[in-house]
Amino acid sequence: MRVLFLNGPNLNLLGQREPHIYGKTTLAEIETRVRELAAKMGVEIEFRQSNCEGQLVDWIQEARGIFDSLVLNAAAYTHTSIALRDAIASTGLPTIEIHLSNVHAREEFRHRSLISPVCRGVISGFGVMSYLLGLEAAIVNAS
Ligand code: CA2
Repeated sequence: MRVLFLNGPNLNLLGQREPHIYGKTTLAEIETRVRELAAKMGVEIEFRQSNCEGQLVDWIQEARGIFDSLVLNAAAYTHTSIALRDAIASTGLPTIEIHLSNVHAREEFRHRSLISPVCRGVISGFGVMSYLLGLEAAIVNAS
């Protein structure tokens, strides 16, 4: 079984800026934690980040037939991107939306997600644990 983790804009800055919101853990450290859990569960993962909406769309399109499930922290594109929503819907892969922070406890513009309606479920507010829970959800919901 193969799970693709995709990370959206600015998540490459994790651990370097705004630690009061996003914590001190870097994206590379999150990847290590996800890889450790995936190895225990016998799952292969791929972990990517891009600041570009089009790159994320390409990766989602290409995932079909290669991966069984998608775990997506679309970052700010969560709240703006019809392109990502359409890509998730068209790929047909079970997709888990995740967020480090509890988006509903933050600014109002973060309360709306354009991608939630085409995802299997949403995990938000558990920091690094959101990624680990995302992996478990992906395994349970794999195609
Ligand atoms: O809580 C999350 O995981 C978010 O997806 C993070 C996004 C935000 O736009 C979403 O509303 C919720 C922001 C990611 C930016 O990450 C940074 C990390 C360090 C410094 C600055 C930004």
